[in-house]
Amino acid sequence: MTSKRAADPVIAATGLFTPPHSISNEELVESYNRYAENWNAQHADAIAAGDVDAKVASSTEFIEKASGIQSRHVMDKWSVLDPQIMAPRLPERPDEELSVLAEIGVAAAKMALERAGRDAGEVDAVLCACSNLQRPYPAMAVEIQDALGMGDGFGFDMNVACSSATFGIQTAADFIRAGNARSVLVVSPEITSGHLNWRDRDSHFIFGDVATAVLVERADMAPAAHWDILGTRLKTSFSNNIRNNFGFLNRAHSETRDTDDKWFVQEGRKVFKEVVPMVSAMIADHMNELGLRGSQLRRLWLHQANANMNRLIAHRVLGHEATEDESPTVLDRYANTSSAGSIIAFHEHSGDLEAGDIGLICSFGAGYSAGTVFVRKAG
Ligand code: CO8
Repeated sequence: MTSKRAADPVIAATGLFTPPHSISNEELVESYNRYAENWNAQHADAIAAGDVDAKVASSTEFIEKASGIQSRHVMDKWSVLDPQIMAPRLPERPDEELSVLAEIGVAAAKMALERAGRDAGEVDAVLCACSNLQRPYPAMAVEIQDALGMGDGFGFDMNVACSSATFGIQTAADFIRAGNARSVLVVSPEITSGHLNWRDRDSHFIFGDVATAVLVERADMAPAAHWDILGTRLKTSFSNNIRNNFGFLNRAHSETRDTDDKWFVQEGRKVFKEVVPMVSAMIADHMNELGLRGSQLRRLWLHQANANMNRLIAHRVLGHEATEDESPTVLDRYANTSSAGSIIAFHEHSGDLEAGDIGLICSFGAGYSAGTVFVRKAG
């Protein structure tokens, strides 16, 4: 590793917005099971005739054992839990008002700016990097740029599903290395509750809402308490195992609109089996390239999809069973928040590290996609 230069990109600060409402597994399962009972009663004849399968109850024990999730934050709790609705209700806003996705992104961005002591007017670019963009255009990032009062500069949206934030960090770092920007915000607002089929027993427990922001800056302008970026690496490899077919051409497909496959769907077990080795190998290669060994890593901030997956990946990287201190969990309270997960873990569990400590921010998900960002606390 070479020593840091003034124009090297660093992580200056992070920000987090957490929606006020939280849904426990108990509340979620109670709502799903009421829905399933009603559905079975309504379809009793068809079930008895063998034309359709009865819906089977969900269980809190399964959810916690299979995923590690205990609760999730959402933008609208009561409509999600209402068996007649089972979707968030977020009233449409007039065009003159800040859109809801931009609003939570701005909240996280403001926290990152405040923690860095940075005025929005000094930021050159904003990337809105997330799984579900509220509309095609104008770009959410441009609306966030305007709401923050950034003035000159530019913004654009990017979507690499769960890996959007790490892809955004590398993009921001590259802008800085190339001299195209000095200070870049990577904002990841995730209202996953809008894109989850809450009536699907296999996946109704998986996701939660949140927004994160990462401020990436030139070393010579960042606050003293920053994180050196030692290296970033990105990878994609096509897979249909996590898919979302929602899109503007749905209306051109005649009768197939609004069917269940236009929401998040996955082959969870295949994802688990294929992504664990892919990500473990990627981390090992990247460590090798940087001349790092697992024993030198003080902490892993892994993508927060599944606690068992993280246990396996952390074991392969560190060479032993990771403690909660070495690989902290936030999915127990936040569930899978897509691109924001590893950033929430970094935001909440990095303050105690000391100058010189090295860690890894790592995302993985749909695409498949994966990103690794090795960081070292400056000082
Ligand atoms: N309650 C009780 N039992 C259940 C439930 C339930 N809710 N659901 C399933 N079961 C049962 C099944 O019926 C099955 O029963 P049987 O053995 O009798 O057939 C049994 O439990 C086991 O089912 P699975 O094999 O499906 O369960 P797994 O142990 O594999 O656990 C998981 C399922 C938790 C989904 C697990 O496979 C997993 O987490 N895999 C990794 C997935 C992952 O990491 N995905 C990341 C994708 S996210 C991403 O990239 C972002 C995309 C965009 C996000 C925005 C959209 C909202």
